[in-house]
Amino acid sequence: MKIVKGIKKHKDIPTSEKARVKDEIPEKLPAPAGFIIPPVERQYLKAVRQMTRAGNKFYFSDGVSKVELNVVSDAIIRIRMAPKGEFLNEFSYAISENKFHITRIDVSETREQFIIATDCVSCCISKVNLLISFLDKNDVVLNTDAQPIHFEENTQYGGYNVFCSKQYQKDEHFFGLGDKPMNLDLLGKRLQNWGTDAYDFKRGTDPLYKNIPFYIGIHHGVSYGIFFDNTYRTVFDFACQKNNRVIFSSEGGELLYYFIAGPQMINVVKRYTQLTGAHPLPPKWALGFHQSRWSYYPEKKLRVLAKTFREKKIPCDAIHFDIDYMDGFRCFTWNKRHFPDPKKMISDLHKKGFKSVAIIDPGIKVDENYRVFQEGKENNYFCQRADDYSMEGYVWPGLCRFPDFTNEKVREWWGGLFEEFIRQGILGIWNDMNEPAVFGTGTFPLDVNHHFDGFHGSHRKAHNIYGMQMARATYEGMKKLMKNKRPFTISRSGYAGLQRYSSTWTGDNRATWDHLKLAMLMIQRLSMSGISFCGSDIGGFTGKPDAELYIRWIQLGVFSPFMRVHSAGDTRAREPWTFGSGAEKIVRKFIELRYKLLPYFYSVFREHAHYHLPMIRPLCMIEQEVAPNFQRDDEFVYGDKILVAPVCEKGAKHRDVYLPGGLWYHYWEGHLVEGGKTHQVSAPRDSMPLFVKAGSVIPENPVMQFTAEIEISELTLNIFYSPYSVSSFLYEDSGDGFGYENEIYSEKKFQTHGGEDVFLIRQEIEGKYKPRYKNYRINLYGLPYPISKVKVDGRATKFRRGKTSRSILFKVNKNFRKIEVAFVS
Ligand code: MIG
Repeated sequence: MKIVKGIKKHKDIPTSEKARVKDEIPEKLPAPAGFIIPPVERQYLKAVRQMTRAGNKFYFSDGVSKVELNVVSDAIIRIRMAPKGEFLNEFSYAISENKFHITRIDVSETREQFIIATDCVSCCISKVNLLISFLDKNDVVLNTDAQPIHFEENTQYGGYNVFCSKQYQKDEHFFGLGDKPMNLDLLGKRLQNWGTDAYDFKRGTDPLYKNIPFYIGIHHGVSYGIFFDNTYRTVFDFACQKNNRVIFSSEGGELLYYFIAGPQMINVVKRYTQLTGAHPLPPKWALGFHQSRWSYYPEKKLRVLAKTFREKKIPCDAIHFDIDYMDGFRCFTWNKRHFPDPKKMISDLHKKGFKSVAIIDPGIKVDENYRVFQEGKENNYFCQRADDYSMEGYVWPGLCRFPDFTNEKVREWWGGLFEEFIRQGILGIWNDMNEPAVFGTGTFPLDVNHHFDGFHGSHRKAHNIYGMQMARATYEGMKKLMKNKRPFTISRSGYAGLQRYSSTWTGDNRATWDHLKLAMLMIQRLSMSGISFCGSDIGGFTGKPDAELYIRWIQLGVFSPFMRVHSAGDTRAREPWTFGSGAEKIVRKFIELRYKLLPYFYSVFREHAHYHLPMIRPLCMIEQEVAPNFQRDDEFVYGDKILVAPVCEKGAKHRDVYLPGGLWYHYWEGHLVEGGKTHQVSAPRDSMPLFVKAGSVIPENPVMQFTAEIEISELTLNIFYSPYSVSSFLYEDSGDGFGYENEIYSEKKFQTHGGEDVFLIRQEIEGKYKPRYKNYRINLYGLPYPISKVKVDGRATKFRRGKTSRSILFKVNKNFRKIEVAFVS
């Protein structure tokens, strides 16, 4: 034992003093005679003693613990458990405002169980041990407890560790859980949610930045979802530690989960998105190409960058300002030496079509001469330790304090801090380091207090939602300040529901081929987890990509809802022209493709924002009845029309592409390809395998250098013949603002129907927005027979042969209702 000078060893203390010391620091207090302190052990729910009902809620008690079953909708049932019969206050950051429909609730009872049934799911509660099972209408057991819900007291912090143990079903596979860097199917994995700044993460690194405690299970062709709405550190074990169990658990809070019925996986995701909200429609420019680097400065460099894009005719809509724009990394300030007149610079960039996006970190520099710090300090907006002092930690600016974004007042204050930025013309805010990340210690100490919107808690409870609440404060503040413009926000961390406030990227990846694959997997996984508006740092954040890797990453980027090149400052530059003129030409071609397909991407976004559908759909979601699709995670469908097979192998000249059942068109060459099998597809560096579903109507823009550069005079519709009926969707509005909330939008539904004598295209138009263009320019592909005539709303119309004998093109008024393409009989 090390003895500090001046302090007496215990045995040297006189006896009387010894007694005093003992008084002050009692050894273990003995329990009074006859009193037994129960040991901490796992307690399992026991036989149901009582069932009661209150509206849509049902309560099952074993005498001590209680389970609440809440019928949320026909397809969603919520379960929660109170270890000692006392439920916590109802509060969730995840759940959005949605009201749901309940057709009916049937309650019945047998000798063994209670059955609560809706129109699409039955929940059975066994009387003897309170096991909970969910069955579909065909009595297929979708999901069932392997053990009763259990818990153990947390003697250190209070509350309970809570556990739910489900049976692993034969041939079951698992998807979801946010941003985990690994193959899509999570079978055999044990993963946790504890937001972490995972700089230079690798395949398998866990936890990562995001915390999305939602997974999808599928077996026997039927899919369901479980959303464990718990913000503490959660663990999900998919038949890893025990091969016949799926266990999810948490270090605190309530065992509270939503069971979401399918049977289609896409409907599980849709319902989860209804529950937790969708991304609001972003400004259209945010779907354009973004160029970023840590950091572009001084101003001159940015001007040269912008100029080069326009000179080289490479489309670009946004430039990002990483942390070096700030004055000593103080948030909401500019480095006056590098950026003497931000407003002018931003406005000059804007005139050329570039929108400015600035990064913001949560750490506020401890500096008495810095307004943001002063305000935060005076108003007690910063997080406090459990005892006495403010929480402090080191980040880029040095010693910092951190706003408590779980306090509405703090969020309002934070939102207001963007005022000057907005006045200067900043249109997007990028929220970084919000896991929250702290140098050295990783994150906040666990004793830090959070307001939690009145439901106070320590950092154990608030850690996983801190980032989302920062994004929320940013989004809500910007929305207020920007009046009639849509804010654009990015956030690195987040909890379930983040999508209501922000887009995201996959964090600090590396310029390797495996990371390209991970990016491809992670955008699919995020999309299945409710966060569709996502992308990766194209080219890799660290490391050194070569031309080939950069090109392949750009290709994936075109089909990432958020498309941004970003890199660390000490690495090789990653501008589209960095890799020589050959590469530049290919990169231009693909960024141009992004802009051509923009009307399609925008429509897919609307399908997400308004109809809650995921934008990127893995093959297992397209065709869940085809078992090999659970492992086919290296291709996906964007929306429901364009199949994308990114090339992620170095040196590849072709790759295998499985096409789901039905007919497909080769995007580049226009020929018909049969689905339901795997094809070897040529994929030289300047191309990538893309296929369009037969029957699709794909809107296409002319190439523009930025989204609003040109007011188009006609819109191209590429239409692909199919012998069956297919519907397509086109959404248009002014590209910004909230007019769409008042029906100032236009939704067009196209229905194609191919027969032996005629190919029909019908259009239905809804909404009050009137695009300025007058006509569609229609390209019809894949016509099986020669054409005798084309009639538009009953009147014959001129047409021309297209590039191939099987295609024709013609113009029609944009308000047509019916086109008949008659074949020569
Ligand atoms: O500690 O702002 O993931 O995109 O360039 C690094 C500098 C902080 C991490 C982000 C990265 C960004 C960088 N940031």
